[in-house]
Amino acid sequence: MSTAGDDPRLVSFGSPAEQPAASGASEPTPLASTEAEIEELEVDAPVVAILMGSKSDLPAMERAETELSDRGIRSETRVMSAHREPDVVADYAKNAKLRGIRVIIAGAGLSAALPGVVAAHSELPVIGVPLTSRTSVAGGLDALLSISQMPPGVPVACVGVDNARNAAVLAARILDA
Ligand code: AIR
Repeated sequence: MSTAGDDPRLVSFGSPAEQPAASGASEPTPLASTEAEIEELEVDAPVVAILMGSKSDLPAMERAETELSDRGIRSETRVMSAHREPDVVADYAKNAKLRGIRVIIAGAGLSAALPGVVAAHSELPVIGVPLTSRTSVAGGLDALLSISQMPPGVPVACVGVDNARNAAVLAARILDA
């Protein structure tokens, strides 16, 4: 996927920058180097994922990023559309828990399937952010209903329209951070 654009925060999922460095012949013993890698992961790994359906959602969603960063909670931000890139979303959601993510915030506008699709593929808590966008109807009611009206057994928490900051506050409470 190539959604990173000019924004350095929007590194594509699984990009080479995220892969651990290969160890060379002059590196420490495999065990020591593995331990160092695990230690590094524990220190730097994001615990909250901030997902959004389009780059056009970034101005609203970066408020979640700011709130988490102000609280010292590590996050990663990704653009992926449940409708335009369904396989990318499924892969990301299926791997998130293994990668150390503990809460997923997902924002989208219009027919906002992203939070629900993520919740269908992951047992992590998912907080949906209904967003207004250029062609929203009823001030974002379309996205609000798409996110909140999940079928029984597949929960998505839903904050107010365009209220990404509250999603971050709720994530902090879930993490007790
Ligand atoms: N969207 C993207 N894929 C599925 C959905 N529902 C949403 C985005 C954005 C809106 O469609 O989350 O809020 C418009 O996207 P764009 O890319 O046309 O600006």
